[in-house]
Amino acid sequence: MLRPQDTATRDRRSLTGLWRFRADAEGVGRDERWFAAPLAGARDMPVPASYNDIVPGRELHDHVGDVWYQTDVRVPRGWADQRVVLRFDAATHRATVWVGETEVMSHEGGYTPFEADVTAHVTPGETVRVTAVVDNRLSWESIPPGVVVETAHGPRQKYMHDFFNYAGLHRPVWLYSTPTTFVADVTVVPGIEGDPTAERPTGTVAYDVAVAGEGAVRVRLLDAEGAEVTGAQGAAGTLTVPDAHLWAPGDGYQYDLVVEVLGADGALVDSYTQKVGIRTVEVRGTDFLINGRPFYFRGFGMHEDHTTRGKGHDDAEMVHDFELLDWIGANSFRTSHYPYAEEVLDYADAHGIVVIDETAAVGMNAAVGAVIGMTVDQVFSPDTVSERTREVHAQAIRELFARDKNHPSVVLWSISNEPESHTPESEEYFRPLFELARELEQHRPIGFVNVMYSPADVDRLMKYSDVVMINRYYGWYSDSADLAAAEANLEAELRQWEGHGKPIIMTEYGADTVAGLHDLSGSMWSEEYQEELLDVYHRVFDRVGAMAGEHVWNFADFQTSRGIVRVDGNKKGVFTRDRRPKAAAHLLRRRWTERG
Ligand code: GCB
Repeated sequence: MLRPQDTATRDRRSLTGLWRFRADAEGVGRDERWFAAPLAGARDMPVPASYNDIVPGRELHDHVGDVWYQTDVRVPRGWADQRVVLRFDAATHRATVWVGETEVMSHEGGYTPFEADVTAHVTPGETVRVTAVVDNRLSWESIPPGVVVETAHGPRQKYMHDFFNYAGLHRPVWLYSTPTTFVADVTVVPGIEGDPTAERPTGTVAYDVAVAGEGAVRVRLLDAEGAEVTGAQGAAGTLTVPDAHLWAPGDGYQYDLVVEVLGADGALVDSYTQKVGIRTVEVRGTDFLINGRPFYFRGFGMHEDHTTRGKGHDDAEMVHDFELLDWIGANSFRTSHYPYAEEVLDYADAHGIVVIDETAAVGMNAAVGAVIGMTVDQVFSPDTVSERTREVHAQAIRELFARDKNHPSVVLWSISNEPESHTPESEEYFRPLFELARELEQHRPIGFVNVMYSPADVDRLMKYSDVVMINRYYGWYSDSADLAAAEANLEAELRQWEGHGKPIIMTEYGADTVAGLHDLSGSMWSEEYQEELLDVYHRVFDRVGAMAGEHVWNFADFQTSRGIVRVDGNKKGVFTRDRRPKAAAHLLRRRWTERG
């Protein structure tokens, strides 16, 4: 799905700001048609933001069920004869939207965009009411899964993943115009002819444009200075780019593919600009190659998580986080554990940061659930994570790939984090999803992230994966406080995974660390222990030839559900939640900036 854009033929109106908001604890708003009038008893709520931490008290923080958002927007006068589209960049976890009293769309899944053509329901120059009901409930048929337990004291949301179930309108909302004949989709697949390690090789850009309506397609490829490099007629083809300036880690060079639809008279009907980074990605043996060169991932699993706004996107926080990644010498991160805002991927593209892009399929694991605070006998069964869940998961994969397919920063997909992967049921569940991912993706590797409970001798899913991605907590959840044992066991396990003959990326390793807690005997939770533990892992990584990357868990401390294993959230951050460095930040900076 194309991102809204201002071009010669398109305009956007942002609906960010304060919306009217009301929690619907009784779940009566749909029957009472709250969309049909200005929301009674509403309070102000910022969009984008999670609603949970905006208001003091438990009521909104722990709300389970529907909340209502409403705003009024004046449709620009100049949009007469245009197609008008209403788009939500995300609504967590599902939403139904009305324009005036007309229901225009519903969407399942909290981290991908959805939109509707609302031309028939608006009048340019006039104001229209937009209402969205957003439901935060997780069930056996949502991604991620969860269970709402009805208690004498109200509903309680349980889940098996380790981050707080922030909800609401987390990303911008747009009203935008396009001509009635318009560019509906653009797909670009970059390539390199000959030796990809050459200084300025010949690049290729295979493109495919979907047009709604009748019109001829013309494409022009411009370099970063705006000079035309090449072009072509026709909705699909391959452009050749002599002396290409490649997109590469640390060099976010991009071309602009200007896509134009022309009328019978040759006049411009629609125009859309797609950024293109020319680079190749390949797994060869135990190497992960970008542009033919081995790439070693240095960085973090992250979270979209900040005080007050929760998972709400914010440009200041985003740029600051990227500046910290740069300061520490990280070259990559994983969008653990859900698709991040598109602004984040655009930024990564533009700055040459490499991304492992993950779906929201996290917490499909009873053993992990037991630690977090939800018990279930069997995760994969007809009554729990089932074929119906798989349909939702498949749709999440389709939507993620469709949204992010053109980002050069995305070099590897993760279709799930730490699912149970040692049982026949889990294999049966996942095999079709790997098949689907391969059908949808032609040029990037695909994988999933393996959990400590499924080592190489029992895991049944890694054979479907191009890269071995594993999260390990030797020295924390196992071999607690015993770093000598941790070192030996970690190395022994990595040697087993080496047997797969694939690149190994340690996608999580780390220790909960209370900022400011120091201890010269290196007790757990101290800054010293976090440093020592990271050193142990790094020594081992440097001995294992198949290692292709190290992502520390986590970039920053983050909020989780409440329980006996977390004190105000997960403290494995290398930065605190307000982004102050722990001692480990300096250790990583030394390692990652010297390694170059
Ligand atoms: C994991 C999970 C991550 C948790 C982390 C932890 O394996 O993938 O979501 O937050 O461990 O700190 O326990």
